[in-house]
Amino acid sequence: MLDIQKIRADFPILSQTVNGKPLVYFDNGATSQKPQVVIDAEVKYYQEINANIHRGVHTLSQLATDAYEVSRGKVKDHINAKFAHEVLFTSGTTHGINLVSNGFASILKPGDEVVVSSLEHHSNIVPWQMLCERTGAVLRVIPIDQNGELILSEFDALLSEKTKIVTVNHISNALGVINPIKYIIEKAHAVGAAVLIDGAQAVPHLKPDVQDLDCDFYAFSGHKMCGPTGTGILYGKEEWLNKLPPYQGGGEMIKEVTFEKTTYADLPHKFEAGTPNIAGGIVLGTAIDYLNEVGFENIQKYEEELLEHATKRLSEIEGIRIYGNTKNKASVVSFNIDGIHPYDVGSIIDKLGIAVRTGHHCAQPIMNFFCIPGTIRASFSFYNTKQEIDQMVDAVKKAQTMLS
Ligand code: 7TS
Repeated sequence: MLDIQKIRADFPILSQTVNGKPLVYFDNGATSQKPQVVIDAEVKYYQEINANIHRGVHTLSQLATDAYEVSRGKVKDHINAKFAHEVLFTSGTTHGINLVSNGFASILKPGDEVVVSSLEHHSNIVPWQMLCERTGAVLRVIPIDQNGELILSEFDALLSEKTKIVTVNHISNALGVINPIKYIIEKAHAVGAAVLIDGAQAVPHLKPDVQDLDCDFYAFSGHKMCGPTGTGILYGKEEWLNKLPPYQGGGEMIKEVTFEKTTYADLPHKFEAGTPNIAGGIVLGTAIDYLNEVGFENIQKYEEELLEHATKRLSEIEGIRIYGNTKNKASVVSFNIDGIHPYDVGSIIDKLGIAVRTGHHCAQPIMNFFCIPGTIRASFSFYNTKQEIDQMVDAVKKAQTMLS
């Protein structure tokens, strides 16, 4: 059992008032809040060990390098990667996906196929469209049904020896639907395709096991899992990372440079050109430690309760429609109220201190599928409470009365 009040005390921002009301923060899908240990670790880095890494013999540089590599090791253990060099630091999910899609430009031929799903965030659509334009490959899309679930028979039918990579999210940020990625990975591998999993919305809710999943790539952001913005991880299987060309050229990613020829450094440095977000990378490790202390089993159990409570309470509202009605769902509720624009509801409840996201959530194809401009999205974290959900439901009812 989680002691929610104790957990809430770890997050200084949660005790703020917004528009004169206590903050109810339900925009965790956009970014999570940060516990004091994470904030302290960022300050401590700059106060005590700030130096550039992987260069220089001096003590601070060594301390910073060690802390950065310790953090890489924490991530490796957290996601159960086989080797630490399969864990690349990135600036976020978007960076990780672009690193892979750019690498595939040297692999794809005209007529090859890339499979994405209808549930993707734009950052897992646009890079693949750009890749297809560059290479003459064809983008194929797994459709969804009215519940927001991928239609797996259609996915099966899309696969062929032309499929070179399949890329889907683990959990949809817009609807909260958890995708059957193990099935997808197995089927894609059966036709020889690689698989990238966009784990951005999954990592705040669960602990992925990349070896058990057997995915080829797994990308995520630090800022959605209590870590700093501008941090992220791309996991790639060693054989794939060796096969892909570097994404960026520059310092730290080379073995030897002459004007005739440059040779590249070994993994992971081949993909880590330039001075990275050193503090961020180190503090991401602190965030992961914090989450593991809370415990993902506890988080999942509690967030399930929050989801159930929110779904039940919101369903009391007349004219409400919830999108994404599946058994396997994370604590994200996307909804609309008949005849009312989501933005209007979001603006009114903001005045009551409640932060939700409204709009297309960077997933326009989902909104097009449901023929709506967007939704109101309440995305819950383990530091939220049922009482806050009740406050939101009251606020939404108030907005409905005002806008009808
Ligand atoms: N993929 C998914 C599933 C996401 O949820 C996000 C961010 C991204 C990719 C991109 O991550 P970034 O850190 O590189 O920007 N999702 C959201 C959201 O739902 N609201 O704001 C950001």
